[in-house]
Amino acid sequence: MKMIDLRSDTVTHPTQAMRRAMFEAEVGDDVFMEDPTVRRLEHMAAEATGKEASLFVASGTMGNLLAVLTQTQRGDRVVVGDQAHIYYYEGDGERRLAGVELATVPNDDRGGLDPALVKEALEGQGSATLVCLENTHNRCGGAALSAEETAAVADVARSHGAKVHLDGARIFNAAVALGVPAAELAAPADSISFCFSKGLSAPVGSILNGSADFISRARQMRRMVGGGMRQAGVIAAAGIVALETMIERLAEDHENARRLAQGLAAIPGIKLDPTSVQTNIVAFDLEGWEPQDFLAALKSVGVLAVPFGPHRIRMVAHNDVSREDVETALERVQTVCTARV
Ligand code: TLP
Repeated sequence: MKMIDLRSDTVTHPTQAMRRAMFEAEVGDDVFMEDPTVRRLEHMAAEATGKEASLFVASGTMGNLLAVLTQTQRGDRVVVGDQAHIYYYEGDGERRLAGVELATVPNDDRGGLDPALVKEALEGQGSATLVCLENTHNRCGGAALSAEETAAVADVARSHGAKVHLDGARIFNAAVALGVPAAELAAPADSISFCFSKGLSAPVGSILNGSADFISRARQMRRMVGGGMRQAGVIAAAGIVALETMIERLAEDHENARRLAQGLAAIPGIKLDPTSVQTNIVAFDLEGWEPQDFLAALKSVGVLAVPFGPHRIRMVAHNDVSREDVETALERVQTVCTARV
């Protein structure tokens, strides 16, 4: 039985073209800024995000941490959505390593932040120097924020002297879903990070983008957190292939996610509005099931997913899941849910 792994787009394996490029990559010591493949990737990423400069980093978490370390002082407040990856999965890093306090604002269902609430949070006690947004929004079901929504929050931030960081781990999913260049979505933000190792299917790596001065300071911070990677061209080479060949095909993942959502919504015990699925993430609620029981039953028939809240489950479409796999997964979920009723 083939296991259909819908836990995350992080489980994608590198493509053959990536493996070839990694094998052939020209390399040098990247801490001395002598790795030509990393240089090229950074140049491409800066162009794709419309920023002056870029810094290749080990992970999305490291990119976000460096954005916070570089744009805040210890003791500052960082305003962030209460469902943000930064708060939900990384908060201790920002608090413990950057020494900042995270002031949360409730995310709306689509991952946005109400500018009026951001204003209130910025005006609280102490110095608030950074606002973080996320696009697409993972815990809000992969929703894509428009450039206007980001700009509305950025305007409030700027009028209070704060910078804006965009956690754009899946920014190309947002760009493809909205039919606009990633650079347009990143324009209102001072810094944006994105990941090569999610829907773009590269094995490792993320990148932080911003002004030349910001990136040169972030480079020092990367050294401090142990992120200098030496002959990193070996992994950067896969990132180059990702940018060249894997962006447009994200539309297939979005279509597969929509098909998955449509099929799931018709299965008893699953509560889901398929029209809410905008990109590759499908989040749904269970009725009359504990997530752990549901996930164990799914695993026994060859489908993997993750818990996403007390009654919530997440499935993610990606390059290693075909349309046929989606249909098979739906049949398996149907079998499990029908047996339970
Ligand atoms: N997300 C992972 C898990 O950590 C939840 C996933 O499977 O979706 N920003 C966003 C919006 C993310 O979704 C993630 C990873 C990160 C940052 C962190 O990236 P990595 O895992 O490379 O540190």
